[in-house]
Amino acid sequence: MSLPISGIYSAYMPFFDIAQLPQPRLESVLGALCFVESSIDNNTEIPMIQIHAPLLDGADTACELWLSHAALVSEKPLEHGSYGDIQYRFNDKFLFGVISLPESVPMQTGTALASLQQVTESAYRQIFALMDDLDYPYAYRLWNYMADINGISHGLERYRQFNVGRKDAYLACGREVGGQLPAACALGVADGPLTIAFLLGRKAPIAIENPRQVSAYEYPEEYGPRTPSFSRATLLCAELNNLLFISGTASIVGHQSLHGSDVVAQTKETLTNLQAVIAEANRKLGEQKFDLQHVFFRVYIRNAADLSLVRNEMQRHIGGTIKAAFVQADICRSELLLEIEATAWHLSEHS
Ligand code: 3EB
Repeated sequence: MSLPISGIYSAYMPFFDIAQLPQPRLESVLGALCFVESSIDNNTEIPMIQIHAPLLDGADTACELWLSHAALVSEKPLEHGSYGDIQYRFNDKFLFGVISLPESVPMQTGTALASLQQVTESAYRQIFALMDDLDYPYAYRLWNYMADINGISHGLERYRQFNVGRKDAYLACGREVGGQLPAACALGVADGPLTIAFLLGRKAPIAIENPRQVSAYEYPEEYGPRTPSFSRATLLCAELNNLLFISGTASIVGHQSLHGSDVVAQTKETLTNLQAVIAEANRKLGEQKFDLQHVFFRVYIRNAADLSLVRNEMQRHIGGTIKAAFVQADICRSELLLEIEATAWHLSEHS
């Protein structure tokens, strides 16, 4: 299954299907996010992150690929490179990059520890320097994964340390922090380095907020000393079609988490939020282009045992055949039991 759009599109498949792709298609893959139980050798040139998170629907692996349509149909191959700790692949319109930074730095005399905050600031400074140097001024989407997201060290929850490092990098690099931010997600996994994948481009996206929620970059201080730097969604308009990158979305209304330990109620609230984001994107476009049916979802569930409750509620609410991957991961507020991120697409009648 794949989502064609002019410029860039995504496809979803098990890890071992990637290397089996026909050569022209393989060579048009900009990058990949792979959910795998344990690390697998990447013997391709595709920049990828491997997230060690259990898949809940019986699959061994689940990968999201981002492909360049131009590289598939034209003569011009993708190029790749590295920049500091970043690996990337690109054409003249899009760049997909990955960076993984462990929270320990090997030194000549042993190993020094860096806080998650420092590591995050370093990763984001590298991403921003790459954006400036290679002239991809816009970030459409970032995916963030870290160990022990709800753990506390240095007197601060680790997700909040991440928010400090991220926003400090934005400020240090002179970037805007109040609106026009990329879509994002931030999830906790059992172990491993801070791992980030990102998609950049040269055409400005439209940042979308959710009218039911306080913008994350305006959350009050009770959620940490620095606000989270992301938009609820980014909308990329191409000539023939549109792509909506929907950030991780949870059972939050205003700025408050709702429905305590009730996973079904949290799922309903999350779906209502997803619908509100989609409606807001349609409102900005002035047309009903996106709906909940033309969406690929990734559903992060804190407690594996909640899978069927969450899936059934999604099925009831959305209907039809739901395109989704279900992954066990920790959510950035300890009371939240699930988070859903999504990519919505719309093809025009002419494409
Ligand atoms: C929320 O709405 C839930 O810190 O990048 C969702 C998406 C969440 C992205 C991030 C956090 C992030 O606040 C958490």
